[in-house]
Amino acid sequence: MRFAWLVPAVAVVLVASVASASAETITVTIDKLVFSPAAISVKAGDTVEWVNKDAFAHTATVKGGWEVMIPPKKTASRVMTATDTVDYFCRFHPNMKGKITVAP
Ligand SMILES: [Cu+2]
Repeated sequence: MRFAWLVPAVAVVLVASVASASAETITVTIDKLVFSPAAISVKAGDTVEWVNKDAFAHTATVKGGWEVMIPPKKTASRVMTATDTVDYFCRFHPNMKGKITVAP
């Protein structure tokens, strides 16, 4: 086969691209009781980092699921898994809502 040499070359490129698609950190800013951006899309293994600019604590709470406490003027984070497509809210301010979509 004339292009048989291409097969290992393509394999190397594929492995390299998977490796370079490494975990990222997606930042959600909390300012004046608003998650911004409210909706984010991540990949499994990515970290979502909440930056709380308010002077009081917030949470990122998933009903029946996990909760991240974000103290005032602090940052908190969570590594997302494949099952983390969720709607979340702040336990202290239920009007604060966010959405995380985990892309395959
Ligand atoms: Cu809050």
